[in-house]
Amino acid sequence: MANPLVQIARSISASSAARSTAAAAAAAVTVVATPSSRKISDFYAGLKASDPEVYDLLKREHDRQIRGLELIASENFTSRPVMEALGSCFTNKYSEGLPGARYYGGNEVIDENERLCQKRALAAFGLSEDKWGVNVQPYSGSPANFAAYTAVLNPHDRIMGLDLPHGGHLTHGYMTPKKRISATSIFFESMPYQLNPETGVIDYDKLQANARLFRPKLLIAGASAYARLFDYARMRQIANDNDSYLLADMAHISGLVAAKVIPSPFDHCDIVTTTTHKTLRGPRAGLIFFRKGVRKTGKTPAEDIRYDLEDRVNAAVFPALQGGPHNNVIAAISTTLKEAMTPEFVAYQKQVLANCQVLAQVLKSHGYSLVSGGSDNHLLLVDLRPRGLDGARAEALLEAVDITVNKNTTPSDKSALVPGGLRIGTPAMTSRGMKEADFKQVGEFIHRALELAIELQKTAGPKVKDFKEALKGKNAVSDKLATLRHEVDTFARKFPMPGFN
Ligand SMILES: *Cc1c(COP(=O)(O)O)cnc(C)c1O
Ligand SMILES: *[C@@H]1O[C@H](CO)[C@@H](O)[C@H](O)[C@H]1NC(C)=O
Ligand SMILES: CC(=O)N[C@H]1CO[C@H](CO)[C@@H](O)[C@@H]1O
Repeated sequence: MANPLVQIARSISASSAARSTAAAAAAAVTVVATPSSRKISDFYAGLKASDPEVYDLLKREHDRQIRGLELIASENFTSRPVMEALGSCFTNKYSEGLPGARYYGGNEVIDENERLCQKRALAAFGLSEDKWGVNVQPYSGSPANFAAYTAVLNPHDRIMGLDLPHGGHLTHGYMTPKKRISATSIFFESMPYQLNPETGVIDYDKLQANARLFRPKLLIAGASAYARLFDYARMRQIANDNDSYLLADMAHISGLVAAKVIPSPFDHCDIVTTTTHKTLRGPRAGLIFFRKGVRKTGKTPAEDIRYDLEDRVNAAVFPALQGGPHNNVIAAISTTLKEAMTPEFVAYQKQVLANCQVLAQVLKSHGYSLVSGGSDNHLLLVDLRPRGLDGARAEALLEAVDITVNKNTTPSDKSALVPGGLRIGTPAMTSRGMKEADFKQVGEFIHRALELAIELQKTAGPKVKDFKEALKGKNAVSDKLATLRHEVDTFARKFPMPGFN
């Protein structure tokens, strides 16, 4: 996620400006059925009959997802079995507590459901039960992180995470000079680490020097907008300097980790958190993995220091922070994890990486500059300022041609409201079956859209608001915009939508 200020600005402008472009697009584009014999109404006949208003929203959202190029790095399209588990009667059950120790009766099946999920979570990441445990109840990634912090920190203990404007996540302790934004920075003392502005890569030397002074109790390795791999071994070393816990937040990359196409954080970390809906392609939820067994060997086995994370993590999730687990979601996570252990999933993740390389290549060939010069994972950060453009205008114009991305801060950004970067990811469209040649085309579409943004910027007023106004009405590039949007829609619709085949 981008800077919260960007988010706030986005939620205001997105809901007004985007609503009108979306409405215009919906009006202009004839709704074509998914490339399948079944229509959307066949999937939701009951809903359509009983609540046409919600059904109508669902249909419009479905069409938006099908006609557009979804390039938000944190999004994906989940499978029909995952959606079936989500929409199941597991949602009816209360089951506070853990399998075998619940505060409600009637949980014999629910217990098996949760145990299956735990077992698959360990298996999917190649973890042995004597070294790792997992809590599968967190409602999403942010609650998972706060529970993990609550487990190991006292109020005002110190943490270090990647600074949000440098690619970190809000929950890693974001604060501005004026305000503590994330609850993580309200309840704990946060000192961020940053990228080296020259290389666009994490400045581990500076992190180490600062960690020696700040002595954090928890060090976080994880990001939402970082195109490079983490050096977990180095992070471990830095954590060891001061006996800090090392937590990896692999929310964005857990699918790539499960498929073993990028290095795993588990070898070096005490705690690993993740979402399940990004590259992992499951329902919206979170997981917390925690180490078990010996933390530090003593002179004799009796002097070994053992991990005590299991009870602390479990108690932090419930009763400290959450109530009843979402058992339908837990079932859907199980189904996701089963899919994640197939050869097809590995092939998919390899394709995600390959597609990202192609996109990087195409954009570079058109002269765009990438933060850190490229990518090792599923996303790119484009720095638009050398082209005289910013992320806010670029995002708006891309949205008008049905290409969805995030504006994003880059390390050298001064303003978070009008950041200079764009975050572009390949997981979702790869789930729709796109290969290298398709992403070459996607890169060309993006380039054409950005050229139009540069052109429109010349005649629109000085503010982003003016640009968005100009985008809505008749303007210097209207015809080219309409043509491009039509091409994008026609292209995107060719690719089947998971779950609706
Ligand atoms: C997405 C993300 C989260 C938060 O997940 P939500 O499900 O949106 O709460 C946490 N950490 C990182 C690194 C993320 O990218
Ligand atoms: C923390 O690191 C500093 C610098 O390396 C060292 O002097 C200090 O003893 C360390 N403290 C702990 C508790 O490890
Ligand atoms: C090409 C590809 O990877 N297709 C997959 C897309 O995602 C669904 C699940 O969401 C899989 O079932 C497909 O195999």
